[in-house]
Amino acid sequence: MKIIAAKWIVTCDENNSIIEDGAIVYDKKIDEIDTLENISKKYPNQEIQKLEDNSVLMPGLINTHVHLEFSSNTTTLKYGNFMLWLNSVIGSRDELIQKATTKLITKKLDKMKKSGTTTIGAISSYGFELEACLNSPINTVFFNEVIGSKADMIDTLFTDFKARLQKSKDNKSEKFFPAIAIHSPYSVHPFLVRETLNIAKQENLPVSAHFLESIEEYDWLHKDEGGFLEFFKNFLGEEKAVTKPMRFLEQFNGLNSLSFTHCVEASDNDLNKIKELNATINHCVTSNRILNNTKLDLSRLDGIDFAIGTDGLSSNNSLSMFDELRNVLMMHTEFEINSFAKKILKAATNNAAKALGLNKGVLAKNKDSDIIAIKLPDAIKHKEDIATHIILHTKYVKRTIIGGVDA
Ligand code: MCF
Ligand code: FE
Repeated sequence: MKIIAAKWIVTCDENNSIIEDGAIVYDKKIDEIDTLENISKKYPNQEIQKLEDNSVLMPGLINTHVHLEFSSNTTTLKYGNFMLWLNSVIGSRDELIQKATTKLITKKLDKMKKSGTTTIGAISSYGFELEACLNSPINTVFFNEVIGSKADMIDTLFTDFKARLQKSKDNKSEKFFPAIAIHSPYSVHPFLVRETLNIAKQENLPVSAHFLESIEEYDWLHKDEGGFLEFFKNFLGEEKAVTKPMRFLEQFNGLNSLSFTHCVEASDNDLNKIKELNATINHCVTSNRILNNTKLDLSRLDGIDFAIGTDGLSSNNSLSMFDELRNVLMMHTEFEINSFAKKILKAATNNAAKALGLNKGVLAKNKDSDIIAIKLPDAIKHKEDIATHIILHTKYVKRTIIGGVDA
């Protein structure tokens, strides 16, 4: 058992509670959290690690959506329009993936840890980042992705998917969790959607899918027209979308940990269905700006929780969650800054843990001890604005505790 104390404890609980001069008693899980005064009285003989002035303890950040296999990209892909981006991915994918070695991904994971991330939802197309994730102290929910809509390919694709899923199941541990990603409604054959979701239901695995990211996707799924028409004709010889958005969503009934990424062009009906499914929306504000010059209208979510993901370096210049949180804060000028900053911190911790089905993301009794310590540059004069200052001023963390151990 250990005790750590700081000037501020930002719990990220439902009420965004903050404890001034607080302390946490922890092991693998949090035993107790209270003021330093109360904890000192209760544990008079226990050594207390007191952090320096202006320190903050908060839950480790959870990046719910990242494609590590695209980690070698910086200036290769085309930005500004989804179709152009997609074509550039198809053109450069092999080269980018080849350059994303275990060594490179390990380096990126280390940097993610230093910038406050303690858990990731890793979307894996090939399983090439598995080793780097296993070697990292960061917790990983490993989303094995299924993608492909050509009828004559589905057996091969399903066999390959099952092999990757099995490999991640073989490596399941306290910090590594197998999961399933369905790429999107436009790119996955109905057979593969049905079969992979059946596995997820039987084995109670977390599931995630990209959903309605672009106007082109909307026009294609709803009206079989627009920018995707030519793309599908040329690449796949198809003239009709494989699945309508609502028919796609309906198949996700009965899953416990479910998230949809982007949802920028989701209709009101789609959002109602997402709410009914008790799913979380992964908000990737930088990616949406870069690929589609748009953003998710958070005021339409009406009770749906959102979490925050960087997406991959295929659509971002950084995998740092604090960089991403700043972008969320800056892009959503429609909200008052201090109350929105609180929402952002809760989204990146508490909401994210729910999306991934983990007992994390809140500093509270019995939650996993995934804790970061940061240091604000000076004393806080207006404590009600602490979330804003944390987001504005933090590049790197001072300390990372994962599962009760310094990482
Ligand atoms: O989220 C972004 C944009 N939307 C869709 N896919 C991806 C994103 N970043 C990487 N991807 C991957 C996806 O997982 O791109 C590949 C897929 O494997 C090609 S999409 C035909
Ligand atoms: Fe993505």
